[in-house]
Amino acid sequence: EAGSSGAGALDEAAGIRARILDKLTYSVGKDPLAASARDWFVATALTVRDKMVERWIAGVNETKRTGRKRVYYLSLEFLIGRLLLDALTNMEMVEPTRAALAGLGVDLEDLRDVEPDAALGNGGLGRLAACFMESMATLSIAAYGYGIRYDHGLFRQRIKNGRQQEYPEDWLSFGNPWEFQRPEIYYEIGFGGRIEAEHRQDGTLKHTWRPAETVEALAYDTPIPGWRGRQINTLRLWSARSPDPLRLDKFNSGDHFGALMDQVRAESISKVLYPSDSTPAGEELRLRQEYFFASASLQDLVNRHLRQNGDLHSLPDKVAIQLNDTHPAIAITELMRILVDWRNLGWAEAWNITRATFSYTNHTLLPEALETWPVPLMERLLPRHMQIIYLINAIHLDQSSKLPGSTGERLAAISLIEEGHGRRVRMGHLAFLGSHKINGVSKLHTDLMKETVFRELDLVLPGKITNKTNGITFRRWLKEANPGLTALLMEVAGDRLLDDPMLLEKVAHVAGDASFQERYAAIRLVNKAALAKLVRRQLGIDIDPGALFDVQIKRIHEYKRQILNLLETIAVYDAIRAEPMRDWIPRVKIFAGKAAASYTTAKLTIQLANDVARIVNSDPTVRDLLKVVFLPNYNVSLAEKIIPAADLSEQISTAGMEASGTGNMKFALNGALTIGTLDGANVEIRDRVGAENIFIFGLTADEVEARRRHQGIDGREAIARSPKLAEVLEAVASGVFSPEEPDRYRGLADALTHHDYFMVTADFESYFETQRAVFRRWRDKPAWWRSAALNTANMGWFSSDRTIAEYAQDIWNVPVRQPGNG
Ligand code: DL6
Repeated sequence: EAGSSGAGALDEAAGIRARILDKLTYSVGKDPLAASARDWFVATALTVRDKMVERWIAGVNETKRTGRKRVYYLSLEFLIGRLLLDALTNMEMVEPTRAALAGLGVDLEDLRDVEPDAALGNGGLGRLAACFMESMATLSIAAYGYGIRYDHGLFRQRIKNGRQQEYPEDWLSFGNPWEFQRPEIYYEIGFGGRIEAEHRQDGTLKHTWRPAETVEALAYDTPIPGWRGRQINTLRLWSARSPDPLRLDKFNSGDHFGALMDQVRAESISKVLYPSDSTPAGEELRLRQEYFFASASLQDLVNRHLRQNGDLHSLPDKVAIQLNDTHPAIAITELMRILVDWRNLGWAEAWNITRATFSYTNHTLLPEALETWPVPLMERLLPRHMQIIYLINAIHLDQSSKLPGSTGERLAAISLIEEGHGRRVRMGHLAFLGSHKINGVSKLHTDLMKETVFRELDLVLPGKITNKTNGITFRRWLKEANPGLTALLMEVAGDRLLDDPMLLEKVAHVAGDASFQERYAAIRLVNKAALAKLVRRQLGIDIDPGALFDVQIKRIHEYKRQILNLLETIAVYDAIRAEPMRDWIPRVKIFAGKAAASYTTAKLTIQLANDVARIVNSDPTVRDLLKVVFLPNYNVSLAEKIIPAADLSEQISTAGMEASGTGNMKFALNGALTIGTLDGANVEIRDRVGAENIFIFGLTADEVEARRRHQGIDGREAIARSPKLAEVLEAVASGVFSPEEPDRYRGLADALTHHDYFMVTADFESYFETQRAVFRRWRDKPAWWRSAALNTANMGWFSSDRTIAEYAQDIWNVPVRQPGNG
């Protein structure tokens, strides 16, 4: 770090120390002697925030002055995690701040732990948005993130008697030192009501929406520094409130609760991340969230554009809007409403501007995750937007019907309205039509998108689909999570490694060196010992850092197949019990992940993992040969501790179902070997690290599809061919792992036997055998560490800086500046 040695460093630390004390006294209002770790954390956060603010303001002014194009990343989720170390790292202040705090008798590591995790996202999509924010700042793109400031992020998970329980998460309960409330920046968001139409002088109709209800969106800004702090961007999150905080007339008439009703109704919009949409009320709330945030963001960016440019014709030259999945897709109709109803542009012109401005990222092909809204709900809640959708659709269908090969079937497939059971608006189709580019998040996913969900749309509107394989920020997922490994890698690849991740390739030259391997392995061992300590503290289970740490951490979902991993665990458990004295490889199976509150099978999977852990860990025959742990409350911070300690990374989804994965990249970068299917970005990871350094098994996406079509999803044949699997399923079904409730898993075993949509039984033998190949490699330590180092060496391409540079060039048309340059 600049100035981190000698007198300069001492001065810097002394300056930071004085500023932290100043913040503690005058902003936190505490005496150093009485200050808690949380007080010191706030004082330190405010100190680094001050440092960011100057450059932040300068950057905003520079963008205004040069009139350069801005990128707006609209996402209902930002899974940012903790920010203290991230901000210090990117501002290159870690060491002087550590020294400053040490001089005050405070350990920086203790402060890291008291910061709550900002969990404003569910999983991959939200974490990707957070990595992208950091990379956009790193590449000096003038970018804004827009989202919702949820009072409560993703639920806190506790495991009680082996079962998941959900509790509200409370990240804001002690305030948030990173953000700035902007009381002067708020917008009115309408819902319901009616449309008035009047004739303009030119004969066209002018529509005016008269909403029945209005909510206000209030802005909160968080500065997001890029690597080396050259550019600081803004994450603007909206909080909902009622224009009338209190109905005083009602209050004074004695109706104290009624007086607050409007406020409660308004605030419910930004109350929780992803409210359950399994009830009509929940479904409506989710749509209200989407429109609330899309409208506030559009009004805000349109205002900014008008202030600077006067009119909206130049919007596509100055603004790129990226839709992170379909959740913000209603913004397309909102822009049309602003252009046509408010700014009086003609329809065709407005549509051209809209399409040239928007682009859309698809993150899943799972039918249940492809958003559609009931037409009656849309008509009631957003009547003008529904009219706009009808008009977009009418023109689209009319134009498409004139194309060669047009059939009624095709028109039904490309229509914005799904006509099946109740009419519904297809948000993916709306996003497709309203964007100039649509991207998938891995090569395989993009290919499948073209063959499945968007097959017909791609035929009538060809050339819009493009691939942008995901990436991860190496600042958080290498430097901050694994400082020991980063230091070693910098010795080999140079200290510009985080400016140019492709420098990692230099590591390949030393991957076979015994001395390098020794240091690489020693770093892993330290990380494993730290994780073992955490496991001991949280679960009271002793695990041996010398064992193979085999890790699957991610959302719990049938397609991700935690069940497959558990079945293999049980098969090995059976084998150890049958031959306890064989030369087994000690292994720790580590699981973590949350299940959606209403997803019964996923919750049962968590229970099975905990039940298996209980039985296996307490079986004296097994000793330390096999341990199973389920770490509760998986979040970004926990991932940062587990990933650098992993030997084996489980990426075992049913091929064709995981759009990309990003956890797979984090593990491989940190040198875990992957056991995985040819799914999502695993395919590209294999291509880069080399087939001999990754363990691929199972059916391919094409084979899964063909098997479902020709053989169906009955698992019996696969089970009949695998006595091992039959035995494992029988044990699960008969209650070996749930003696207190022997039938607990019978339904689960039956489902795998008769309705194995996710191909667990079909892939079991291949997975089991591949795990044995992992064991063989583990026994050959030089080969293992060579493979590990080659994984690290070849992961440079998966930096989110590369991904963002591709978006900038192919989709947004904005220049980038590499962090190390000028
Ligand atoms: O693109 C980020 C991430 C992918 O890596 C995962 O494969 C994919 O499952 C995930 N999708 C979601 C939710 N999908 N929707 N909607 O998180 O996106």
